[in-house]
Amino acid sequence: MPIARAAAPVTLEAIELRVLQIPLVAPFTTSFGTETVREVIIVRARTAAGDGWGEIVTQHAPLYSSEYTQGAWDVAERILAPALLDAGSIAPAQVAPLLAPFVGHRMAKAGLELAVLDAALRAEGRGFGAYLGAVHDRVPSGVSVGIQRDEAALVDTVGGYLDAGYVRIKIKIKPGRDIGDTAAVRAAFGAIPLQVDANSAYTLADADTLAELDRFDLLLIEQPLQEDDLVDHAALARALRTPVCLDESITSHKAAADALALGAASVINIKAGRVGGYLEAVRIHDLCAQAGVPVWCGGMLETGIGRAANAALAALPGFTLPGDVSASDRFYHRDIVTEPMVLEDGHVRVPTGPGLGVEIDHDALEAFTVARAELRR
Ligand code: OSB
Ligand code: MG
Repeated sequence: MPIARAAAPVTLEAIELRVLQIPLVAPFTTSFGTETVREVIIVRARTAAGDGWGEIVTQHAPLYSSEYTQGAWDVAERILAPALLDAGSIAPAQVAPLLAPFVGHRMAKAGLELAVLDAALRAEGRGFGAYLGAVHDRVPSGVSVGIQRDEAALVDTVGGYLDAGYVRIKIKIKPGRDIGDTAAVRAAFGAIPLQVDANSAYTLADADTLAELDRFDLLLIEQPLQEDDLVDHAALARALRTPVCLDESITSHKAAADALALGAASVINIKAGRVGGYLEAVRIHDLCAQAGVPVWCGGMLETGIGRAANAALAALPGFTLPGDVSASDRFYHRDIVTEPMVLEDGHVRVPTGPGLGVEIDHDALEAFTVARAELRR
């Protein structure tokens, strides 16, 4: 049955942007750096029919991608939000085409589109999951584990997540913290569903080291090489038995099609922010489903807003691998929604209420806000 992903236009009256700084429960270390506070932009679309909420998932510095919070703030405030407000009445599916002339800035575009989607669906009393074509009411929950002080600390941390019920472990790796870390987790926990994420820390010259990971029967290795290294990823994929999954490289439906055509990936991590929005994410899902390529839902340490949206996306039929859709308390003591996502039997529930199906905790939102702007029509 084809999904009619259409929603009626909303009339935008104002767009509110906020920078939030939310403390993390523990530092999160990847090959590109350590975060202790999540700096993120929250978008509120004010419409004649009520508010909608979105999240711009940039980080403080351009380390994961070229986007970063102050840059996203600038382009959202001066260029993108004014373009949306000028449009007046706009349907969710018109947001991306309207913003397409502005090159790049996909996370900023995605956050604005999500706020419009939420407002439009709330106005119609429809849930985001039903709108996207979700086929599950809950999704299996994987967890992304940062690089720890040493192998013993890693085993300790992973053990805690397994005890909590997470059904798949992903560990971050970098040169010098790859084979040993992976071996330690395998030795401690046996044949658990395990994958690794390099966040672009290697080059093709490291192929022999990466091939040593083959003996651990990993689900996949995520983004070993640079964002624009599609040809090198294809060469690496031929040299490894471990499936290569792309994250950073997949910036659009076109990039996904190119990666598949080149043999640069046999699995794709779909993140709505990275590709410019949830509607583009669904197009990539559809492409991969047609091609028989498994996909899973990545994460960007989302607040309860983006986390609700990710759970809905991950409930589409082609998401056949557990995603980085963990419970709110994996990252936060306090979230900005009234009912933060929880882990139940290794799964998280897809919200079913109107729009994203979550309500904002306005006290928490205020408490974490460090900058605010309101743009009016
Ligand atoms: O590479 O998947 C990544 C977080 C920030 C930036 C990039 C990545 C990540 C994660 C965390 O791995 C995923 C999550 O939100 O749980
Ligand atoms: Mg990744």
